Amino acid sequence: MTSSQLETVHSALDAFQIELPSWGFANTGTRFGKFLQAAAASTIEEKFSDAGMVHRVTGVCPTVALHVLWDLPAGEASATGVEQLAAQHGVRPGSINPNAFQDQVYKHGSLGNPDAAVRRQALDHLCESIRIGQHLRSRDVSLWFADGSNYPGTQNIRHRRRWFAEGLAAAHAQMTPSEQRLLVEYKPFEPAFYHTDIADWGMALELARAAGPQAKVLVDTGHHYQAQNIEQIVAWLLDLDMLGGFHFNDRRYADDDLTMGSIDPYQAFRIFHEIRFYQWETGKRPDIAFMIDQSHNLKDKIEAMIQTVNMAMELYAKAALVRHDVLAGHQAKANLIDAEACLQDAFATDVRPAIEQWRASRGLPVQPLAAYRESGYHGRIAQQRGARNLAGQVSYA
Ligand code: RM4
Ligand code: MN
Ligand code: MN
Repeated sequence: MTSSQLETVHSALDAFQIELPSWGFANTGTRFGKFLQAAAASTIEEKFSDAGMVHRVTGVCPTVALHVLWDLPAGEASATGVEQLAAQHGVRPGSINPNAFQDQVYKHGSLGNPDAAVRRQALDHLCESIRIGQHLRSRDVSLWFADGSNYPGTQNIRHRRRWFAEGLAAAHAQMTPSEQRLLVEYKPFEPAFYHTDIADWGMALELARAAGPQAKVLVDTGHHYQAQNIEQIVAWLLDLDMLGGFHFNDRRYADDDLTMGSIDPYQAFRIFHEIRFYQWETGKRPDIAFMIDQSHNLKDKIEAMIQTVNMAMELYAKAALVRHDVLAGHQAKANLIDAEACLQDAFATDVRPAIEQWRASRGLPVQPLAAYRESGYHGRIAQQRGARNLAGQVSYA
């Protein structure tokens, strides 16, 4: 690697941050069962502690996403004390994730429910989540809805669309102007298996625009059909100034929530490339929240999170190595082989030594996973939490 490539990687990493999901530290599973881990986190204190550990060894994860129902069950009242946890563990509260899918009342949907009282309850919950964000000085409220239906003809799709537009606009009106953001996530199917109210990026875009200027689209990489070109969606949303953030994970089949880059690292590289290319071309730094949305049912949760962060840094560093000026020249002349090689050469570059140097120069452990293993943290928490965890008292996810 040349010294200018090294510099490129280092300055890219200086600006790189990725948010940890609190639910990634909890005992989670598939709908067929959960395999319990002695060291899993159950309380918000434990989740902050685990996230703090990951940030200490990686240096790029200063925030932790919170799920309102799982982490702040008393809503706004639960927010008191979170500031102190943040200070104690060195990670700040990140995006606030309302939960309008788990209560019995949401059986037929939340903002899209045919019952106005249920829509109201969902909206109240969104408004409370916005207030939690204000209280915790956390900017993004990240919305994912399970709304949909399982059988043809059972719901009025047009009415539900309008109720969504109304609900999101009403929530948007509660946000602190030009500070908070509403991120609208989409997902093609599951748990609804016939129609999902916000099924794709076009629907999310339309609803975000209707909601107001502080609403943007959130792209969860697992929420696409296999053949979909995710980086094209990213490029469009960038060009429209509507890309708010990502939930990173990987998948082999559908929304598998597997470790980022474990199945198709070139996919995440291509996404990062579109962002870097946009940045180079426009001179603008898009305001995009990078977040991890993974559930590790079998892997050790903290180790899996460190592995994910390492992978994210590697793929981002590789994308930073694309020679944009050369690429733009080849694109203009339709030099297909040479243009494609710009991406392939960057992707093939081993950036690990450059990342290690970056860590050393920032006073971080050169090998985060080894540092974590040597810290003895796992043994301590497994001992403290084991009896309760293995007795099956687990949090939901
Ligand atoms: C969804 C989606 C959301 C997450 C829920 C639990 O599939 O990815 O972001 O909050 O799962
Ligand atoms: Mn997600
Ligand atoms: Mn998902």
